[in-house]
Amino acid sequence: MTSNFKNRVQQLRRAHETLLSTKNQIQDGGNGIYDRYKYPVLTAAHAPLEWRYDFNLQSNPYFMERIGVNAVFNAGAIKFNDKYIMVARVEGSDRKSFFAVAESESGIEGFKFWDYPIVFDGHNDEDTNVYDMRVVKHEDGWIYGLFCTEKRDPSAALGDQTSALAQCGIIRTKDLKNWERLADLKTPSPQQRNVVLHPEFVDGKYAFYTRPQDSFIEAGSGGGIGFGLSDSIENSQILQEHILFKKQYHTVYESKNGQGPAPIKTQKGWMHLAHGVRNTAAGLRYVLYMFMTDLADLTKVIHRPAGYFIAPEGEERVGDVSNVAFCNGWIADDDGKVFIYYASSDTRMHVATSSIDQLMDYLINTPEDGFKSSLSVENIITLIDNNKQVSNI
Ligand code: M1P
Repeated sequence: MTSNFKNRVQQLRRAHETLLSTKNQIQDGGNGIYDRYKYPVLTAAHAPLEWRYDFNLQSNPYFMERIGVNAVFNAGAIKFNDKYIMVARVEGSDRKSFFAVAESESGIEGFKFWDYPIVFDGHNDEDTNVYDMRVVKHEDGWIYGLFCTEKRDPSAALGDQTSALAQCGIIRTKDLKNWERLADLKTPSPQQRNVVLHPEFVDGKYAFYTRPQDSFIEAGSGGGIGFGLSDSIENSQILQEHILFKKQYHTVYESKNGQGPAPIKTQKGWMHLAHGVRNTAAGLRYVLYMFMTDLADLTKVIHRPAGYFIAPEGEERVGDVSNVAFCNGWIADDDGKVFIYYASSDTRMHVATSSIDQLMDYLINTPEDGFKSSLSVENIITLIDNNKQVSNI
């Protein structure tokens, strides 16, 4: 028994260390906008063995897994103490999500979870589930984590165990270890998900990107990416939401959309990454798209490339909720390199790398959606005609 126990411990330790030390590689054949990588950067298998196994021979003679981790996905991201940090959504086999910090030296490999998951003071007793944290370094000096807090809809019929209420929870920290819970955001909408804090004050107020919705799954008559201001962050309240990017017929954001991470400031505007959803015979398909807003007027979209920026590809298409690409974390380094941390199919985390220059070029020079097939063809014909004039190919 002792030798079996020891063998299993050693085997699992070796496999875990091998996983954590695997070098990543850029995938060949990129599109020039960003590079994808061969291996996911954070998965359920990255969860420390100490979270899952009882290492005591007496109480766990078979060295059985006691607590299962089902998935690691939808991570917020931030550069902190020169480390690339993801604040991941870890989902147990019991379906409950929680947050945990993983760090890496390079940003593309070697992500390792800290010893303990995040615990926050004043945990709202009403949270049944918490997920999808957007981590933002605000100019007020705090690092904020905005996340979705979900509970059963108290007005649901007795037998209905799926109707839920989603709202935006807020925590803040200075060290990513000690977190303080603030009051949940209040807005005019009955439900909120994908709420993101803008990193700067706007007219001396805290600015939020929101996603009003009528019901838990459907955006309904609401939807779109909203924008609103609050005087306070401790007791935040948005009285008026302005929709800056609405859902639209026959686009990749036809059914719903939502702000991804907080936007990145560039000389030409605020760079946004968002997700768009459309319904298909095979279920909902989530892709990522980009747009840019005006530096002076944050509600004015000044560039909106047509179509998706990242869609799930190959193995990314398969997982717990298949056909999903979702992103709530990216990091822009001082040298202009950008690390985009995206999840595939509600199961695992990947990285794509690009640069501010490349993303600006993409945003400014990709033709916009004309919302009609004939106008998409016009864009292609213009490109073909222009290419006939060039002699360098
Ligand atoms: O399953 C896909 C995603 O669905 C929700 O996103 P949205 O609110 O835009 O529909 C979220 O539950 C998200 O966590 C999940 O990845």
